[in-house]
Amino acid sequence: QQLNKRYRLGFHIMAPANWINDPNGLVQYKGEYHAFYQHHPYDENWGPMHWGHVKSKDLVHWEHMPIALAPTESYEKDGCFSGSAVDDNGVLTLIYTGNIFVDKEQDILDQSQCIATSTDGITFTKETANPVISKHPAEGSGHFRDPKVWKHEDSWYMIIGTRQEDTGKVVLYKSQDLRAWQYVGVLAESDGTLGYMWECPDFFELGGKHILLFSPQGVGAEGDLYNNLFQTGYFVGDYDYKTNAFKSGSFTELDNGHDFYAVQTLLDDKGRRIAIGWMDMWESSMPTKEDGWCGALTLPRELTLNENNKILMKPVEELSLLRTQQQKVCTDKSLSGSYLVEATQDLIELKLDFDLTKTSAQAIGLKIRGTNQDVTKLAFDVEQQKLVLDCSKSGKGEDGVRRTALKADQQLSLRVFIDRSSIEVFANDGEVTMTSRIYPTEERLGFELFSESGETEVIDFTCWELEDIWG
Ligand code: DQQ
Repeated sequence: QQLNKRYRLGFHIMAPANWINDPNGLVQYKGEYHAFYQHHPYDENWGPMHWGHVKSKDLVHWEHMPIALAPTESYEKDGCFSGSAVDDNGVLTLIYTGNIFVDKEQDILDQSQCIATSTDGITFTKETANPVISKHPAEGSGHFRDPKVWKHEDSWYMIIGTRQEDTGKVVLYKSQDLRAWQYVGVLAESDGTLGYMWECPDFFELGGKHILLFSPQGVGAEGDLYNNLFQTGYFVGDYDYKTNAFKSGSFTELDNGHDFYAVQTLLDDKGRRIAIGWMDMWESSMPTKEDGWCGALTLPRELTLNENNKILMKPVEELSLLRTQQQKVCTDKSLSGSYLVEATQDLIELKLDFDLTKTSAQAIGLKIRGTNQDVTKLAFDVEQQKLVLDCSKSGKGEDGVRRTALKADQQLSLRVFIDRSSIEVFANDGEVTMTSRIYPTEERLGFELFSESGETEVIDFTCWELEDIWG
C-alpha cells in the first residue's frame, strides 16, 4: 500500500511505514554505519517494540534492512526496548532491554538486559543465556532500561537508566565478556529536581571531559527551559574509573526545539562523536498517523565541547553530499521589511549570515513555507538575544513557540535543514540548535526574509535543493 507522501521525509531516517521512536545501537560495523530504532512494524501507534534497522556507507544515504529484533521470548514478551551496539571482535552485538509489563496501568515493569549477535550485520541471534542482567540493583526498580555499552581499556562497561521511587538514576556495570556483569554502583542520580526516571543514558569522553547524556522524565518547565514533556540533556564532568566518582556541573538541555528526545551517540573511525535523536515527542499530535506512519530520526550531528563546557552540535559534513542545485540568493544586502525568495523544491538546506554590527532591527529572520495562516517563523530577537522558533502556525496548532538564549553581537549564522515535515536549525556553529516537526498545509514553497522595525545586513544567503534519498 502506498503511503501518502505529503509529510514523508526526504533525507531523514524513517521506517518504511508505521511507528518509530528512539534511535538504538548506533555503530560502525565492517565499514558501514548502522542505526537501529524502536519500531512497531504493524501499526502507526507505539506497541510491542521491535528493532528496525538501516545502514549507510556515508551517514547520509540509508538503506532499509530487515527487522533486527522482534519480541519472541518470554523475557521480552512486551517488547525489545532501547539499547546499544558494539563490534565485539567482528561480532555485531546488540544489548537491549527485555520489557515485561507486570501491571501496565500502574506502570509496574520488570525489565532486564539482553544480548543478540550477528556476524553478517543483518540477522541476529538471541543469547540462550538471556537475560544477561535479570534483576535491577537495590538502588533501582523494575524501571531498568536502555543499556549503553562501551569498552575502556580491557573491560566492557554498561550504564542503565532506572528509578528508585521518584528519583531518576544511572547505574553502572562492568564485564570482561559482555555476558557476566558485575554491578559497580550508581553513576549519577537526580538531586530531586531532575526527574523521576532517567531514560537512554550515554557516557563518553569529549574535549577532555566526560559527558553523561540522558533523557529525564518529569523535569518541569522553567521559563525558556525544559518545555517539552521530557528532555534530553547532559552533565559535563570528570570521571574516575577506579572509584566510579563522577563530579559534574549542572544539567544543560541539548536542543531547544519541540521534537528531540532519547538521543544516542557513537564514536566513529574518524574520531567524531556523532549524535542522533528521535525527532518527535510523546505529547505531539503526530498528524502523520493519518498517513500510516509516525516518527523519524534527526540528522546526524557532530558534537564538540567549547571552552565554557557547552556541547556544540553541527550537522555532519557528509550532509553536503545531498546538495543538488545551489542558489545564491544575496550577498552584502541591506534589508528592512521583507524580501521574498522563491523555491521550487521542498527539501532545502540554507545558510544565512547576518551582520549584527549593522543591525538596528528588533528582530531578523525567516518565514518558512507559507502565508500568514500557515508559516514557521525563525527569528532572532536582537534586544533579548534569543533565538525564537515559532511553530504555532506550522500546521499543528498546539506546538507553540520555543525561545532560547543566544549571545551574539557580531554575527548571526544560521544553517537550516528543511524537510517535508521537519526543521533543524543550527545557529552560530551549533551553539544553539532547535529541532521541530512542522506540517505545512499549504502548497507555497519559498521563504520570506525579514527585518522588523529597523535594518539589517545580510552577509550571505545561500540555498541548496537537496536529494530525496528515498527516491
Ligand atoms: N522508549 C523506549 C524505552 C525508552 C523510551 C521504549 C524512551 O526503552 O526508555 O520504546 O523514549
